[in-house]
Parts: sequence; C-alpha cells; structure tokens
Amino acid sequence: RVLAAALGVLCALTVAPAYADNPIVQTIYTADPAPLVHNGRVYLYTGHDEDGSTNFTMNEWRVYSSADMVNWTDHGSPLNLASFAWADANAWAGHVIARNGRFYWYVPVRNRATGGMAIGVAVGDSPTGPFSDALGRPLVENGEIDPAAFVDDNGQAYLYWGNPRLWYVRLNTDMTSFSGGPTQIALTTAGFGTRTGNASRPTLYEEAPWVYKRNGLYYNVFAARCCSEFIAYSTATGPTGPWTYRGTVMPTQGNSFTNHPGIVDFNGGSYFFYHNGALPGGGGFTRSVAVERFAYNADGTIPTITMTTS
Ligand code: FUB
Repeated sequence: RVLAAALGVLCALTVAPAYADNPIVQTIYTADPAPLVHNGRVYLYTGHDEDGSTNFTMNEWRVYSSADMVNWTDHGSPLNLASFAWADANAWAGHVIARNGRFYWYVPVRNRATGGMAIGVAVGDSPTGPFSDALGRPLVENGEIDPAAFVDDNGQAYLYWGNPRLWYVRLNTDMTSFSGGPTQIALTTAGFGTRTGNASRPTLYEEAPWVYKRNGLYYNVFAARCCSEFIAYSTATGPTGPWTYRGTVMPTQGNSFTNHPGIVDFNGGSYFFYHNGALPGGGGFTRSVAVERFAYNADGTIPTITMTTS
C-alpha cells in the first residue's frame, strides 16, 4: 500500500499539469495581454492599470516571460508614453510581433496634436527591449484602438485594429509602413454575431481583435458587446474575410467590464490569455491578466473557456 501510494504521488507529480496561480501578476494591476512565443519562451506584453484608477490611468506597458507557464520573470517596462514624443495619454492595448530578428510593438495612444487615438509602432532588437518609436509619428490614425498584427504564410503582414469599426492595412515587410489605405472589414451579423438593443452597433464586435491562422483557417478572436464584455470569435478562409461568426470563447465573468484576448500555442499546449478584476481592489480600471490552457475541438472550433482565479 505504501508503494502504491508512493506511485500515486509520483504519477500525480509526473502527469498533473502545473500552472502558475492566476492572476499571473499579483504585485501590480495589468491589462490587455498580448503573448508572443519566441525561442522557447512565452513573452507576455501587458498594459498597466495604475493603483486606485477610477478611469483608465495607463502610462506604460510591461513585459513578463516564462519558459514553463509556471514561473514568470518580470522584465519591467521597456516602453511607455514618453517613448512616443507625440503622444500624451492612454497607453492602451498593444501587440508585439517578431519579424526578421526585430520586434515590433504596435500600441494605441492619444495623439497630443489631434486629441484623437492613433496607432504608433516601436521597434527593438530583443523581445524585452529596449524599444524606441520607429517613426516619430503615428503609423495610422483614425481615432480607433487595439492594434493586432499578423504575418501570413506568404509573408504578407496585416495590422488589424478598431472600435467601433474593424480595420486592416497591409503592412510592408519593414513592418512600419503600409501599402494601400486602411480598409474596413464589413461588420455583418453573419460575420460577427448579432447584438440587440444598440442600433448603431448591430454586431457583437466591440474591440481587441486577435488574428491568427491554424491548420489553414484564419481566426479573429475579439472582445464582444461592451460593457459586460465577453470574448467571441469568427473564422475565415482568408486573412481579410469574409468572416463567419463562431460563438463565445469566454463568457462574461469576473469583476471587469472589459476583457481582452490573446492566444498562443506553446510546448504542446494552447493558451488563452485574458484579463479580469480578480486581485484585491480589482475592477474595471484595476485589472489583472490571467491564462487558461485549453484544447481545440477536433473540428478546429474553440471550446468555451471559463476563468479561474487560482
Ligand atoms: O485598456 C484600455 C482598453 O480597455 C483597451 O484598449 C481595450 O481593449 C479595453 O481592454
């Protein structure tokens, strides 16, 4: 019996997956996760909700990394508002992508000159920086937010963003310029679900697109229906659609009126990053980034994922 018990413990130690507690960061409030897998590590880029915020008080972005999804290293804040001389507020949801040995960090910030939200891009030679403003001006500006970049198998890169609309541009290979103008993705109910009670926003799409390709299928995972947001997704056979609405990824849950998705595959598992208000003092403006491991269904659909807090 002693041997059996010992074997049981050994099996449990060997087989049971170990994960860090949620939220991932428990010393400050973090929001808007954007994971990147690079050279055997997951790099997690986040925003920073400052303590006691009663609105979005966000002045910097932060980086964490892990080789095992259990132990996370804090790399501090290699990018902040002051990095963009032309910006004066709103260090909101960004996205980092690697290309040609460089790292491009797309961020929405307020343009001091216009007072509107614009998308800037910083570049660095390592996933933890240092990063600097690549252009000294916005990459694109139309008052909308939440950039997400994607490089297709043929090398064509895209930048998606938008709230209330959804846009893309074709990025050039330098990743800091684009060809053609910003193009709107048609927000149809077939593509993005049906929202009731809001005539100006008939579909569920709100913000925070996260676009990737898996087994030949393009996924657009997004924050749906402010202001008790849930995470939903659409799929397409091409990077610009037409999109087909596929349903809920993460239902409304947790103590935050926003949520924000990020998905990566790492070491044989799939991971869904999000945020909620789970830390003490947490809420809509004091959020925390968390992660759940999940498995795609056999047909490629994403299962419904619920939040845990520990
Ligand atoms: O963090 C500020 C804004 O809240 C983000 O840009 C949105 O995605 C929402 O999470």
